Amino acid sequence: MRSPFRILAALVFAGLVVGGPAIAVAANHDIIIAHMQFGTVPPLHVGDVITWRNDDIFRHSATARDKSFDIDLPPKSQKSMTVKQAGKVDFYCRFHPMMTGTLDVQP
Ligand SMILES: [Cu+2]
Repeated sequence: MRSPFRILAALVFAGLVVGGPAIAVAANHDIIIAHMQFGTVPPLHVGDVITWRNDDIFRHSATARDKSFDIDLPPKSQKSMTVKQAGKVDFYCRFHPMMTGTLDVQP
């Protein structure tokens, strides 16, 4: 039976769900390599997915100094990885060591 009260209750409930506290959801981020540089590193949380995208015509890598990841990136390719640990990780390109960056991962 659809009483006006039930419909009102459903609308209030829907409002609470939509306006409720933000729930952390894993996000997807692109880090774009172009012109021999790593692009902007976004704010990161554990569980997020990073897609490293190499727009250059040169082979690059995204290699962690602590060896926690080592992504090989042929020209015009992309690869994704899930961020597993909180903390700061410096990374560089094995082929062009002057290319560097830092992931800053929140829990
Ligand atoms: Cu490189």
